[in-house]
Amino acid sequence: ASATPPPPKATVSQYACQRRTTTENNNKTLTDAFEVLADSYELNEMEGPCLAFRRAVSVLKSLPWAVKSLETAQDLPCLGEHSKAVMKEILQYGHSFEVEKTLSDERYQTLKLFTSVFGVGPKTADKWYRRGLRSFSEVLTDSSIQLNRMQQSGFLHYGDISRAVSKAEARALRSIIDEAVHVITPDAVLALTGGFRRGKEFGHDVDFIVTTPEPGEEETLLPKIMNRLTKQGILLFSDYQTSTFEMSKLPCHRFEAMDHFAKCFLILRLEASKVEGGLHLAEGDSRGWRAVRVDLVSPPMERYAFALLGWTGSRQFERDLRRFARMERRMLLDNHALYDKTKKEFLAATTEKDIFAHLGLEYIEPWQRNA
Ligand code: TTP
Ligand code: MN
Ligand code: MN
Ligand code: MN
Repeated sequence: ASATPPPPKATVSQYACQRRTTTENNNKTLTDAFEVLADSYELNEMEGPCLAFRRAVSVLKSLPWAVKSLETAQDLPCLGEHSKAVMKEILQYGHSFEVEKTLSDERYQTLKLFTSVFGVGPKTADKWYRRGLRSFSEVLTDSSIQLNRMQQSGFLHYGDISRAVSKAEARALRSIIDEAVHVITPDAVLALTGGFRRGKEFGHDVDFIVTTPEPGEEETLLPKIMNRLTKQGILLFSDYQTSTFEMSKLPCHRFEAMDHFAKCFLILRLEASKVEGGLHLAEGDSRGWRAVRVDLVSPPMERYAFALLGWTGSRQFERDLRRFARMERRMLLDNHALYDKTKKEFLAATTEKDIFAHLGLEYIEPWQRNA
């Protein structure tokens, strides 16, 4: 009699959209180390190596087990020579010399510090660095530097907005936005998206999608919400971008990090009294409020599923959804639409499940998208 064959070795897909990744990370030491190198490459505008390390991080995050030896990692996708060398060092000595060197590098430290300010990107950080600036106080006292409005607010609220937002705070903000949109339009739709929709306990901001079934009405929704928040005295900062979305301009062939929907990047004042269990503040901080970053995006209702999928993230999950669509299905996916290049037509969707089905992918729940 023939023996039962061994169960096939579960193969891990190279695409994050074919893996289920919860917030539980069994390889944090390795992923923290790889993230330092990815960040460093990103700050030096070396996209290739940066992406390679981000993909390696994402594969490791998806594993239900901890990598303890190079051999067990042999069959994993997206691990190149470089990441394997770093992995070997960490498994052998507990740390990587290259990562340690990067962490103690003055340029890396300064660019990380500067880009941690709301409104400061890698370009600005690099400009300040090349001017010889190394600290916030040097930036703030340099008379040749003109901070824009966003950066001014970034510095003003630095302590609060660099502090994680808790789930309870996200819930309180949801009530505030929910009340505002329903006063404006009773049939409005509000959805929590971003990291909190993926089940994260903490976030750097809170992301929402707001829309209404009335076509065109979504275009005026955000200014009306902002108006109301201003009257309530809780709008500390807003950067509003009007919609530049036009169905006739689709599909976009190049990758776009940003979509064309109306959106706003806000800083809100959140009162302790609104948060169950109180604010998430530093030990000894007894203020009755804190500043929190909130993002609102307002797509037309018929684009809702695409916007929801795009804004739920994670960034790596989104990148791989698009890469999978392009490479494996000859389709173009973005926050607005899904286009089939073979059939030369747009594929309609009213739910995220419709989009996964069009792509021939098993549905992945939001809490399994922490790639
Ligand atoms: P973020 O809020 O930056 O990230 P996050 O919610 O996953 O994590 P964190 O807890 O740190 O806030 O972005 C959420 C998603 O929104 C992300 O997948 C990228 C997407 N996004 C767009 O698609 N277009 C945009 O213009 C912006 C700003 C974000
Ligand atoms: Mn977010
Ligand atoms: Mn956001
Ligand atoms: Mn475009």
